[in-house]
Amino acid sequence: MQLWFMTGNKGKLLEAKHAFSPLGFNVEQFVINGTIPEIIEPQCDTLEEVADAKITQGIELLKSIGKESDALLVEDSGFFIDALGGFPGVYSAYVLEKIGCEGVLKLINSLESLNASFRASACLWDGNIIHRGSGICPGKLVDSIRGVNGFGYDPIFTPFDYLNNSINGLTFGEVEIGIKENFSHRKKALDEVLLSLNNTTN
Ligand code: ITT
Repeated sequence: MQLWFMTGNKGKLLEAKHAFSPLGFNVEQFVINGTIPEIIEPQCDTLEEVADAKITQGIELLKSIGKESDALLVEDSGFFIDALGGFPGVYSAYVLEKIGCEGVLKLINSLESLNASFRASACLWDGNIIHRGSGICPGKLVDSIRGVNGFGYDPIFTPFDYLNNSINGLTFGEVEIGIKENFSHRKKALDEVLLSLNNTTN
């Protein structure tokens, strides 16, 4: 099945390909005339609202090129620091662009708890209806930038799961994509989307 992913983030695209390709999906970046379409990301309080705004605009764009029966994926995600009331959360892309991981490490210098989480909300248009999924990856900030893998906040975050399994304090930047997938908020959100898709098609 052909699946367009409307994202400007190559890291997200790679992870969606890694998760979906073994299941027979051909995941490609959604472009129109070779360009990633411009969309308006509204300033909302939740990732779900932003993901909904992305899929609504994406479906309209598919319609505008006569491809509304194609499948389209969008996802909104963020990094939530517990001791900062969830900040940067829905502002994660902006904060990363402005101060980077180095700036975030300065911000957390005097915090008592370094607990944080990644969260993702995904929507998949199957040509007919929208399937939704969400995922959380709990973990902790580390005190320095470590590793070159992944993207975004990956080099300053080490995950654990609900059974307290960890990757020995390694950051997402220090592990391969297949290991990140075992903990990833994105993989959980995509799994939920797939479950919903399978429930409607079976
Ligand atoms: P889109 O085109 O899909 O919107 P984006 O990078 O702007 O791509 P978001 O608006 O969803 O994505 O912002 C998410 C921010 O959180 C962004 O700065 C990411 O780098 C970061 N982020 C999300 N998931 C991440 C992950 O798995 N690892 C590291 N950083 C992540």
